[in-house]
Amino acid sequence: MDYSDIIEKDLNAIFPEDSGDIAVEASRYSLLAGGKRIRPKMMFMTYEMLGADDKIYDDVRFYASTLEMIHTSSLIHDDLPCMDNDDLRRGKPTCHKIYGEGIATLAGDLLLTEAMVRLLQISCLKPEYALAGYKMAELTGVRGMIGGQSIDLSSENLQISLDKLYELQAKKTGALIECAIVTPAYLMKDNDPMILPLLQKLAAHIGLAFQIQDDILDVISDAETLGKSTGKDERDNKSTFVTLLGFDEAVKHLDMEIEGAHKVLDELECKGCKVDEYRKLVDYLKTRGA
Ligand code: GRG
Repeated sequence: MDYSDIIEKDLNAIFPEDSGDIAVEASRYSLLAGGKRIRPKMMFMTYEMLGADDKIYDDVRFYASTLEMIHTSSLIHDDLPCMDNDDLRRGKPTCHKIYGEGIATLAGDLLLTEAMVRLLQISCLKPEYALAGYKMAELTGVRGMIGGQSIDLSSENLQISLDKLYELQAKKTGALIECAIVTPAYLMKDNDPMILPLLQKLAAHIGLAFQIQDDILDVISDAETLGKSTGKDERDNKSTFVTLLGFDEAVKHLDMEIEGAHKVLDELECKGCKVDEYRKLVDYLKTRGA
């Protein structure tokens, strides 16, 4: 099933249209600016892969939009002049280009804080979900996305090792992808205990494949196709899979991650998971945006 309409409907309901608060308006602008919604979609895909238990459907929706709030907050901050300094995101002017840097900073803070409020809110109502919320918060912070961004910023203009780049990207991009892929397993009771580590392995391969392709697209694609500026990695002297490995070797590493993901899907299939949609997603990672 395609969950696009449901995702947009849920995101649209998070902040009121006429709040009278400029930080809310700016948060809403960025949240509803489009985007592939790949993280919420992956969350629904795991839900279906694990058997689509009706009892957790509404909660999967809740966590899916919460994760997209966290992701959007990171994009707003990432685009600020003090970070990546970008004018274009999701095919539209970045948040600070419309609202100014101060309000855009607040909008990022607000999206992140509201996401944490939602994680606490649902844990109060359903204490059995505390681990899901804890993991999402942890993977957002220094042991996840923010930790990755911290390595990224402190490596500017330095050539880092390939191992460091793997660590950086596993955190910066991989951590939220892990949230997307594992959260439904935390919400479900009675899973085979081997499922969670397999989902984590799958997430690691998908996160890296996603990022390697992101680095490749920065070289071969254009702003109109991607909805964000390209050619920035070279301009900003960034260490990426392409700048460290060269183009052809980066493509080989992408293929290795895709193959690795398919192997994990074989194992999940042996455990009774329905993996066909995930196989399509993994293959799409190779062709997206090209
Ligand atoms: C305020 C939570 C918070 C964090 C601040 C700025 C920062 C710390 C982290 C940056 C994280 C970041 C921008 C990682 C890049 C991940 C990535 C590949 C983003 C692009 O994701 P897509 O292609 O974008 O899914 P769309 O627009 O389709 O959603």
